[in-house]
Amino acid sequence: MKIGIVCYPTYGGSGVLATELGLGLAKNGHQVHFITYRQPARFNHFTENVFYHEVSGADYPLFEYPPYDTALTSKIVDVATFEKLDILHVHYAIPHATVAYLAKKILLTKGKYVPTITTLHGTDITLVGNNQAFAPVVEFGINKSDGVTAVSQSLKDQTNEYFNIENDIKVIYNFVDFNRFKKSNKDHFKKAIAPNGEKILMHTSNFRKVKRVDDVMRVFQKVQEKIPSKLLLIGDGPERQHLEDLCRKMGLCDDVRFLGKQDAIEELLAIGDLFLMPSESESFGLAALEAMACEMPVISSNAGGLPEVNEHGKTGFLSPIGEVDDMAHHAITLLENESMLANFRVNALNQARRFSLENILPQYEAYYEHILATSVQTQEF
Ligand code: GMT
Repeated sequence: MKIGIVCYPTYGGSGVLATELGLGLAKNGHQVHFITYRQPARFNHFTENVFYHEVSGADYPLFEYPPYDTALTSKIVDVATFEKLDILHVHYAIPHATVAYLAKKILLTKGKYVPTITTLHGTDITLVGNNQAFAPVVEFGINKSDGVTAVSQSLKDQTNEYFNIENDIKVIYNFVDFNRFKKSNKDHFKKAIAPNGEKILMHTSNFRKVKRVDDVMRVFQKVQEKIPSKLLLIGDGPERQHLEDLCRKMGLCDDVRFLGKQDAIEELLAIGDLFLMPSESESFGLAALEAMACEMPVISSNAGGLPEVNEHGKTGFLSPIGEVDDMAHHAITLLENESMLANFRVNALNQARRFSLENILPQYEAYYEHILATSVQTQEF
């Protein structure tokens, strides 16, 4: 198949997933065309069957708000026509679902039919999508997609709750590539971070308010009062400065390292003992899954789709959002008990295997086939 993929090319979960999906599809023999405003973060090496088309030219002095949607639509039309795409798969509904619809309509005027699939990732429905500023357009875009997938049952339910959705949403869970995310021996690195055998707690995110990284810091403070430990914070975003200030105020800076954005994130995950994800809202929690693949149990909130990934009392623990004491209690319980920690590590790995690339990728391929076979009949030409 010739597949066009539209996504945000950043370190965010939706862009990561879309890129890994494209690379996986290419490995399976499909031809993949990424259409984005920058080269996707995880597409950083030459790969046969994968092509990158940059969206540009949306700027002009008249535009206070450059019309990215228009430039993206034009690029999709161009790529779909020239490369003869069979299907277009867009990740994150805003603005991609409506852009895909417009591109589809333009292509129809040229006698070409390209079905579109929208994958809902989270905030395109929850924090942002259901805001009145976007909601009518999000709903329209979803309803006009030939196929719609959501990355968890929770996200599907929320979408149906917030919007009047006419088509059936298929749940296809996020996945992790075990060729890359697996526990490996990085003892030298571990020694550099925790020279006296301290436990290593980790958090990776885009440091936005929704991730509640303050809670990470507070949980860590409580853990550290009982157990010698270090905290690694990976990623970057709007809350970073505030967190550095908080770290100083709490007197934790000797034991907290801000590592910024990292490409080889799996090498860091390989040395962790516990992963923290206290998010306010989380449709799935891809970062937690990647940690679990590296045999790290997860202390998380019970927001959104997290209970579908992190099994309470087995792969980690779930607490109500903002319950820092409860999270710290769970973290200490695990870190104090080596055999329990070892069990949870195995459970986390086994749970992550359910979400392996090998299990999930065929579900996308089958869905593409299904949409290709059925959408022509429902299309209004
Ligand atoms: O966090 C966002 O605002 C959007 C998105 C992203 O691009 O990072 O994250 C969402 O998509 C991920 C991949 O499907 C999910 O693992 C995250 O749980 C989800 N984030 C939220 O729901 C807050």
